[in-house]
Amino acid sequence: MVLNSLDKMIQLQKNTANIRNICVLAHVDHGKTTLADCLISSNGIISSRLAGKLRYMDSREDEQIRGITMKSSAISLHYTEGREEYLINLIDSPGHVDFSSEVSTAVRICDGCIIVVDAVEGVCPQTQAVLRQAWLENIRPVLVINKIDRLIVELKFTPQEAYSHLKNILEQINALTGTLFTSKVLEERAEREAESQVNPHSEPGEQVYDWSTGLEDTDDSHLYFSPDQGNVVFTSAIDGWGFGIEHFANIYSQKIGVKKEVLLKTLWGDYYINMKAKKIMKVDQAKGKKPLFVQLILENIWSLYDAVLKKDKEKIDKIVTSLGLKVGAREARHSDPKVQINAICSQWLPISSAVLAMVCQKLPSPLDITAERVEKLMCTGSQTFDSLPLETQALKAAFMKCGSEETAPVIIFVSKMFAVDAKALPQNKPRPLTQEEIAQRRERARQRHAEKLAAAQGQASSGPSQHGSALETSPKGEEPRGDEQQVEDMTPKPVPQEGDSQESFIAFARVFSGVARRGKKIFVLGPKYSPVEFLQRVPLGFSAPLDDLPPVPHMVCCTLENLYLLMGRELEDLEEVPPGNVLGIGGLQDFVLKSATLCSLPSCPPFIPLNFEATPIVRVAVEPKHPSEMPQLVKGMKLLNQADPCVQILIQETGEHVLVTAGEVHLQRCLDDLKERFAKIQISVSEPIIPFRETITKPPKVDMVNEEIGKQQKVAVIHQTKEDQSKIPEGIQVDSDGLVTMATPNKLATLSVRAVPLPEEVTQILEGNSDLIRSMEQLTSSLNEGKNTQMIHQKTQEKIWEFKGKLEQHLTGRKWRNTVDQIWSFGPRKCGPNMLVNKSEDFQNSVWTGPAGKASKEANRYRDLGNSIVSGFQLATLSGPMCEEPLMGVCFVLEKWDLSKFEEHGASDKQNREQSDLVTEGQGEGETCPGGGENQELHDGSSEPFEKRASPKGESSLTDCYGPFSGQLIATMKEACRYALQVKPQRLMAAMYTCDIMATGDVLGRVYAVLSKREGRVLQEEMKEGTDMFIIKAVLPVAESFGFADEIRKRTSGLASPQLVFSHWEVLPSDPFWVPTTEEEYLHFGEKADSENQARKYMNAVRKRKGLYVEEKIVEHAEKQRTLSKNK
Ligand SMILES: Nc1nc2c(ncn2[C@@H]2O[C@H](COP(=O)(O)OP(=O)(O)OP(=O)(O)O)[C@@H](O)[C@H]2O)c(=O)[nH]1
Ligand SMILES: [Mg+2]
Repeated sequence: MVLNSLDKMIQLQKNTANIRNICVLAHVDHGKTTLADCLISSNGIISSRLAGKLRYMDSREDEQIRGITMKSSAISLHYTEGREEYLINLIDSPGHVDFSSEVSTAVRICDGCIIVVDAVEGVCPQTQAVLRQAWLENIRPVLVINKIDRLIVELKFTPQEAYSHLKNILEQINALTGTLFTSKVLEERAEREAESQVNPHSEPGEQVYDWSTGLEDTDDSHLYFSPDQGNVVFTSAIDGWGFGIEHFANIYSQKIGVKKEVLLKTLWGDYYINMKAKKIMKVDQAKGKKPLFVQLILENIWSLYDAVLKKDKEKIDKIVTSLGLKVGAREARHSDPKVQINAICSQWLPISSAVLAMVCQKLPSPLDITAERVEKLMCTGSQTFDSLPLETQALKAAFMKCGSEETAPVIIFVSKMFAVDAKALPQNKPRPLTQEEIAQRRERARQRHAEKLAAAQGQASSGPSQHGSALETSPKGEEPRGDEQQVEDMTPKPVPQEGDSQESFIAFARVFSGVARRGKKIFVLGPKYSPVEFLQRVPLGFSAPLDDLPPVPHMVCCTLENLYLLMGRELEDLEEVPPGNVLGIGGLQDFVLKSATLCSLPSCPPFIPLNFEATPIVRVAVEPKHPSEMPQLVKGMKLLNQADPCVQILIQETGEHVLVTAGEVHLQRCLDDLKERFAKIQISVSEPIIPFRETITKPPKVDMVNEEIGKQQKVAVIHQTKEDQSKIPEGIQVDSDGLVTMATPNKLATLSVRAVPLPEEVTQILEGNSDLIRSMEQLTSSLNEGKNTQMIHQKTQEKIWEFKGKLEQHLTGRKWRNTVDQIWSFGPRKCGPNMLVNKSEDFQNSVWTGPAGKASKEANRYRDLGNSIVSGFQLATLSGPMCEEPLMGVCFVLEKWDLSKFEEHGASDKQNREQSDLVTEGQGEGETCPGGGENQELHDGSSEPFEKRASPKGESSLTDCYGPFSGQLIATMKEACRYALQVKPQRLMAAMYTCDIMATGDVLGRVYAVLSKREGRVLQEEMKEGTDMFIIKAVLPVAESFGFADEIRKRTSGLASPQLVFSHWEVLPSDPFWVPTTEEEYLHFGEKADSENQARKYMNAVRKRKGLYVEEKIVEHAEKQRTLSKNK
């Protein structure tokens, strides 16, 4: 096929019904890029010989070297079927877990996807993940089972075995779809039920419980993959062939005279054909008969492979002639059988037409976007479609219509920003010259030549005239140049940047409605933009030019500077892009950070944020090799942040610049980019910073040698180790139950705090609902400020009750009675997995009731002071006493809060004002921190016990040397919480990866060895049916994971490669402060107990990194030194 001209593409872009926006999704290495190569070669962009070898979409050097895709990139293809012409915007995505955020950016702007599954490996963890992502985005999938050749060549299956194997894979993937579907139906049913419950108008008689799950009456048959549905294609991308059963149904309906419709239904499945009777029957009616799929399809392919691999020339010729194909002489003579197979099969069963035909028939066009998807895209967070303003709701029609008329609002979604070298932009590239320009240049060259000659002659005769002629030759006063320079001069626009290569950012986007035109003014809506707010601020019918709009938060106006057609490694300039197309937009880098919604109407809501599956977890600190290059590094990091959808860039309070990435491979890519593209300086990178959490547990029942504690009371205690008790300074009371009572330095208030471990389920609930907690917090603070703009919506309210209900369900028993009602705050950052419970009698306030009602003066004062207590709690949970890492799963109970002395003293008004100022400051600090519960070190220098600093006899005045009273409360609360933790058994929590490894039986032992060396724990081991592959599921501490993938690959000679995904936090069982206390323990561990204490090792490593005091014996074997001395 010929290379399509740009004009053709522009014409195709206008026919929305024939556009298909699709992405290729799969587990790593299942052949997405190879498949994309085959499709691209059908358009003549690359040669068919190179298809599968070039991996055209992997344009980065490291992608080629590592052989994995690291970013999603798009290309537009042309496909003709019959009289219809289609435009296919194909997006290749990465399969490696580290880059799963790139998959999210791709699925958002597509309508359908091709799920590729390796015929040998079958359904893998990332297959599940991508299927789920496609499902969540409401895009329709089709299936490609790739690498069928491996079944023939590697596994040496017979056609019958291959058929059963393929059936198995289909079953697996359909089972997955089934689960996704069921959970969705159940969810919808639950929603309906909730709605009918809140509907007050329903009569009592109507409230009969409907026991049906809704599953029975929902048709799901179209969801499943089945070759007879036409949504499955079998391929071998490397050999360039692929087929759907329709292809064979066409052939055989003519050959054997059975109707095509019948064949379509029976070619896949347990049917066989009675050739004589020309009848198709069920297999079980006659034993030993082969299914049609085996007999008519697979056997033919198998025999072709067989002939070529055995180099049976005669047979090959026979097959080739019977198929009516022509094989070039060069291929036919080629010694590599793969080349021959490719030459024959790619003609016989061309993969591109099989796949593209399926895509065009089975996947929806942009016009078919469903109402459900539109509503989902428009409703951020806990909003519902009905709660949006009417103007906004009206936009749904525009989405559905996808119209290109002038009046249609322009809606564009930018799913990521990617960097390209500015030189690669079409406007900076030399374009082919037109005829006139060529003529012009010829003329000039001729002139120059003549002048040169004249000059040479002149030079020969007289020296000074040379100067004059040079001036004449360059009419603009330029120096005369050589030919090459002249060529550069002729290129339309020089590269505008000063550096030799500068990055330019292009938005990866899709037009959902209206026509995007170059030069059009458009609003850029940030994720937090609210159309409601706009409609309130700007009067209806506002008709001034867009630039004169009053400022509205999270919205800016900009111009669409450049529009591009994305062609893999190339970009083509466009003047306009009709709706339903994928495009690149230049000139947005100052307006869009990573993703954004662009719309010509301000009533448009921002699209829901992309849902990222992987959490960034690997963090390193970076610094320039030469300190003077710091500004470049900072600039480079900013660019990197914009260019990558999932990397996080932090500047910690310690001044460190930190990169947080999804995994080791991602980290490496980010560092390479930083060094070579964005900062262009040498950088030093720290060891990975491993995050930990601190928590407390219930006192253990057995000691370290598994003896029940309490039984050995009579045994002599060798170490008297209530050391941590002795750490607590005087003046702080600790009762046997762990209740810490502490007074503020001026002794006017006393706080009693206790720390209690939360049940694991509760911690999980808190973690899972952090978004909801954050919105509760925002609501409360906006109410506090007197704003009543955000009406609490019914749905949100329901979610809050549900969340509360769940907490109540897990916090049962005497100990937790009424606790849920008394929750005062969550922390750190007001949304973390720890809680503050207020059991003091004087003052009642909880997260559920919002701010204390109509405030009397007294309540107001309590509230302000209460805020100090909460701030203290936030600080305490942000960094724990063990190694200043955030806390997790701890409940602080404020048992008593004695302010009687303070009351007696009588607070002056001035003081009050001072306090409230400070409190709001404290609050602000908590809110500005980025969410997500990630730790950020905070050294405020106040971890020194306050008591030490305070001179005990200074009660005279409130404006005393201890500073404002609220500040004292914050510090005292923080210290009290820390001591309350220290009197309980403290534990570290380590971040854990889940890890899926696929390995053959012979290397299994080595995989286990590596896993156990790194403290991994195998959860499951399964054998993949029909193969000698094992699938191992294990968990591994993040702390031990660096170099893990490499080590496994090396030890197994590349046969096994693991995929690591962050899964959860796990409590390390060992006590970092443990020392032997009983005789048994002493016997077992020795006096120093210096055998491995993993928790202590981690704790000390973190403390060292943070520059905290580490309790270490520097002189380990002091005795030896003494024995060496001779003068004893
Ligand atoms: N035997 C065989 N190998 C194939 C086939 N298709 C692809 N491969 C090989 O599988 C490997 C991975 O192919 P890619 O196309 O890079 O896989 P991918 O899915 O793009 O991988 P990521 O982008 O890293 O997720 C390459 O070595 C290909 O040569 C096939 O049909 N048969
Ligand atoms: Mg790839």
